[in-house]
Amino acid sequence: MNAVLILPSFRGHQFGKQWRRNPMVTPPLGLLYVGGALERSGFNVRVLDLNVEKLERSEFCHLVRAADLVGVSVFTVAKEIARAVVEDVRRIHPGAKVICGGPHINSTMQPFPGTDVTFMGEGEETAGEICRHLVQGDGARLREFQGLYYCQGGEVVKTGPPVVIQDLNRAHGPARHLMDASRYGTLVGIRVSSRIAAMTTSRGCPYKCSFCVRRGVYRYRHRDPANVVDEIQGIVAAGHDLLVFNEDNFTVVPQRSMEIMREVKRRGLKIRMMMQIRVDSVTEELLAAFKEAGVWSLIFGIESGTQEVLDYYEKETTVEQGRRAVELADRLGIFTYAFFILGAPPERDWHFRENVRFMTSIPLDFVGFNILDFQFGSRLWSRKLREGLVDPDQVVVPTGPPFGALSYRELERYLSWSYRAFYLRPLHYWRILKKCRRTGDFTLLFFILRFSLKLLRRFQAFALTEDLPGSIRADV
Ligand code: B12
Ligand code: SF4
Repeated sequence: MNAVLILPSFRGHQFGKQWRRNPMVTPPLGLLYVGGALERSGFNVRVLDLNVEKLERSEFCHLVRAADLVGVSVFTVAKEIARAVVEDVRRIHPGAKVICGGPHINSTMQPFPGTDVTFMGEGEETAGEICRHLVQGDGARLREFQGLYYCQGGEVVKTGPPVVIQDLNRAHGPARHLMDASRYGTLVGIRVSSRIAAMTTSRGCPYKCSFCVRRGVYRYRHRDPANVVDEIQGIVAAGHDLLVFNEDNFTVVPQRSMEIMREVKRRGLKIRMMMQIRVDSVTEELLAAFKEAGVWSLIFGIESGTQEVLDYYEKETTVEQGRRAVELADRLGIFTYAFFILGAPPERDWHFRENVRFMTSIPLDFVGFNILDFQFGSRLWSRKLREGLVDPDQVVVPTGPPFGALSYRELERYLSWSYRAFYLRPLHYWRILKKCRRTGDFTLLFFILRFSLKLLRRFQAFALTEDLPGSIRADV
């Protein structure tokens, strides 16, 4: 039995000369877990990440025609592209079975059009057997599995709630051999690793940030430190040089995170690591253990430099906690990266000015900005639905009127202004240079210079003093 598992490109379903690379940080971990399950059920598996793999159309057709089963991982932002992939697969090989899963399905819990089976939940335990029954024409067995939508006699059947793995310590790991790690390792467009690996040590998130689709979807669960470090040991032995923890928040239980790091150090494992953590979990003891174990960079979801906006997002953190976390990490020589979201309905131009004032007053090495959208599954989206401002089938609604006073275009200008205000500071580079000397690691300097040049090219259309909303112009 042959299976092809596809992560559609976020830039469109295109091949050959039309195809554009979408540099990705890590291999698609979800599909590697599913790939492992399929292998255990007797499939030959090919994982196709169309973001990084350039194919001619004929090669794609060849792979699909040879497949008994095609699996597609769906993100909400790329759901139309995923739909185009499914339709294309149907055209190329009408006899192939098609199954979809992934973050979009887990947010919406709705059947995905054009598929034989839509899978809700975590795939590593049951996806293999589900696919085997599907391909072997044993459709009646599907009802034995949880978390499915499938068609039977023209009717859509649902088989209960999504699959949530209870004991992550006993779950199978991802089939890393199915992807070539050297295609990945690109962070904000710059290559930081030639052999990157990703893993998860926990699933779910106990917090309730109002913009987020993860809140409360799954109960928070985690693996034991020794079990986690066994996997890290395998990753180090396989020659990976950077490990990214692909989870919402590595430090939900700080004591566990500290034990993981202490065990990495005790076993003498040498690998750079990076992960996303909440600012309110940071203590000096925790970050010292991180640094000693080899943590290279920490990513903080700071979101805003004003308490009003943090409270709007129900982030349950304070601006001061953000400042303290970044200062501590910097002092220990860990590279600091923070994300901010622009476009909360209460935001006006003074908020953006305050954001920039805040982020330039703390030792942040990198910042990234996103413009808010209201996504199906988030509390913000549900609230707007109740207020009659979104339709149930609008699964991603960009912010802007009627939600807030500022238009999307204005927010884009604030975004580009914020980038420039942060990166176009000679002092920033001086600080980075000193930090690189202090840590003996010059990767960041090289990285940040290339990144700034890229940004300049990208945003050169926005003159620094023109084309910006009025009150910001006065401030530049
Ligand atoms: C790492 C990551 C990324 C990486 C992607 C790396 C990669 N190559 O996959 C990067 C940084 C590129 C990224 C980008 C984005 N991301 Co992201 N990302 C994550 C993160 C933190 C981890 C993903 C992961 O590896 N999870 C672990 C695996 C095991 O889980 P999984 O992928 O869900 O897979 C399981 C199941 O879903 C299922 N499954 C998955 N696929 C399939 C397929 C089949 C056939 C079956 C049966 C089952 C199945 O089984 C898997 C094993 O249990 C998640 C949050 C999270 N905790 O998942 C957000 C997340 C997936 N990202 C999200 C978003 C919104 C984005 C962006 C749109 C952000 C933006 N504004 O640009 C972009 C989109 C990409 C782009 N434009 O290029 C959202 C998705 C929401 C949604 N409903 O789609 C999430 C959930 C974060 C959040 N809190 O909102 N992301
Ligand atoms: S933003 Fe992060 S901390 Fe907040 S609910 Fe989402 S995953 Fe959890």
